[in-house]
Amino acid sequence: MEQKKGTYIRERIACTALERAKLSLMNPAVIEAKAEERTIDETAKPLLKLSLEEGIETVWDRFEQQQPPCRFCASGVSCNRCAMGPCRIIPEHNRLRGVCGADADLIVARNLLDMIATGAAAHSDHGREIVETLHKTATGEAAGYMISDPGKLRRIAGEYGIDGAGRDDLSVAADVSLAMLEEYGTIKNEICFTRRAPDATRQVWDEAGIMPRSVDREIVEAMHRVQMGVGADYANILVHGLRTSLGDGWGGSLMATDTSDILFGTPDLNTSHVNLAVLKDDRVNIALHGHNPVLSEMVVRAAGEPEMLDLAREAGADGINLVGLCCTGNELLMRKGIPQAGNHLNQELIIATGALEVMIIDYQCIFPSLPRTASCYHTRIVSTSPKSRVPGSLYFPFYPESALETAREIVRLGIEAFPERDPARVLIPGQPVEAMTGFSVEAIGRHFGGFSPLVDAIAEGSVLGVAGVVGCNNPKVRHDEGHVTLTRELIRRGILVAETGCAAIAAGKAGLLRPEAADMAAPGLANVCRAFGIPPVLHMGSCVDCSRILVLAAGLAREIGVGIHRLPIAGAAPEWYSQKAVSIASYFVASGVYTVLGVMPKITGSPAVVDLLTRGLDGLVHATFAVEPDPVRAADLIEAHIKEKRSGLGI
Ligand code: XCC
Ligand code: SF4
Repeated sequence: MEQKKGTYIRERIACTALERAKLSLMNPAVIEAKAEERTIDETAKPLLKLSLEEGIETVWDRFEQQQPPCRFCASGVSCNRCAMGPCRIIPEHNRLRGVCGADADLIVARNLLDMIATGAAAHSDHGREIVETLHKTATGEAAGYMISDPGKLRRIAGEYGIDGAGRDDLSVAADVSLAMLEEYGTIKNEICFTRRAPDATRQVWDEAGIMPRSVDREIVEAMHRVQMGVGADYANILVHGLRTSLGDGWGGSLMATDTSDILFGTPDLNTSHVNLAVLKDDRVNIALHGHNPVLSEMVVRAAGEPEMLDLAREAGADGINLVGLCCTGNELLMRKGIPQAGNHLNQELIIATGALEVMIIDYQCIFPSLPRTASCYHTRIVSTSPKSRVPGSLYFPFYPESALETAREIVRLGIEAFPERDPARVLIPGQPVEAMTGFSVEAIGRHFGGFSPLVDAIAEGSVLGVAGVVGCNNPKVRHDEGHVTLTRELIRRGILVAETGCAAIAAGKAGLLRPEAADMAAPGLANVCRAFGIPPVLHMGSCVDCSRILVLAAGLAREIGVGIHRLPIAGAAPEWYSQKAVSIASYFVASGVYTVLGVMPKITGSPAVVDLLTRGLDGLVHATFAVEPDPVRAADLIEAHIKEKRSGLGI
């Protein structure tokens, strides 16, 4: 169906908040208590109270409405895959198999493989769009984009065996982008970037039969295996999940990261600000939400143009203030120092500030209900991806060929909305917190002078080990508390923390991305941080940039001369919700990194699956999952694991 540019998808939504407020009429003490129990983000609390008072529905309200959850779904033993079902396993009633004969183990494993494949597909499809943009840039179809990191382009050309000597950047980029696009369906039976992993790790994959053959192939095969009547052995299904996830981590996500670096610049250390207070009451505020930097980079350019600033002044504003949300925000924060307004559970509250003119969304992690929230304010929600049209939003389809032009139109929309802002309803609570970001692997290498100083610090024990704390927010966990408590505990124990995604944003809001946060770290780690002028928590980027953590691990492993599984490192996702996070956790484990989840996956209906994931995988990939909702106990697990790995290395 053709959707005209600049028009509403379906129709504009009417605000129903007041009716809801009348329905609820909550007493102030209850509102106060709810805000406290829902978040530890001090800038979020006043807005949460406001939304409760005014009946502006949020994710927490919907979460409450959904309680209690179906216990079959929650434990993974419901199946809705085919038309003979739906089926549930209810041992008490002697219902031990679905109509087709699938038992609890199979149903749980199939559901989990489905999640992994979905997450891997999301990351990889995002990656493909960026690689396509690189190709269009190379062939001159995407005016406005350019090669920002030619050095990285040529290093990657080298990995593909592309001879760049005597050729200009664009012609090399044409070959590199085609080689990357080919990875999605390659018949070479191996993804090129898996060669970045140390030999010992690649050997583990070969022996386990999980070397990813191409990005798409593993995802398609996963979908094939969950079709009724294909995969019937839960273990065989889960092992394919590992293979699928490796195609994400070392394939689709890594290509997303590296191609974004080539196009927009490899992040380097910079300082910016984080939390909802980065909105400015005298500016046109535009938030960029989602995951793909291809559009947002152009919005940054458009918003800086003198004509736009003139227009903003004519509309009575002092300028244009761009802020980020979630991972599009992380991409901009890492590369451009654009302030980061918040993470997943902040996305509705930023609208409740009453000071947001436009929220531009691309895709992933965007609540479909955002236009309902915006309907009670002057805020425009702008959908930009043909694959993520959100009813009630304005549609400005975005294509690399006409990127800058579209970006300008959206910025103008924000300027036009500014006079409609109601100053009486503006609430921008608190002050922004400073945050140092930009820790790409390249920047870390440059800043430390190679990997050896970090390896030395680990060897002599001033740094006990490294933990990757990543992933989302989830209303099942008090907003940010899982991330912040775990991160504080880890640095207190001398463990250097690398973060991405919403975890990194939580750390930023809590002040853990400031060099002064070294004061909260164990003395040895604190000294290393002070010597290098860095915080004990390194912001390494967006969700797809979890691939940077893999590359960092590979670099440390090569430096020591071991497989990744022998390093004193661990992963954690304290507040995960997304299928993408399941794929990330799976490729961490498949790469040899012990990973602790703070939210229980839907697997408890199969003790066999639980046992395989938390113990059995050790025999296959030398790493396992653990689940520990208490962040202090999660830190205990990680510390014990790191110490064990240290003694394995004799340090
Ligand atoms: Fe989404 Fe990437 Fe999760 Fe945050 S962390 S809720 S996936 S924005 Ni990746
Ligand atoms: Fe039921 Fe089997 Fe169909 Fe699932 S695949 S819905 S368990 S019959």
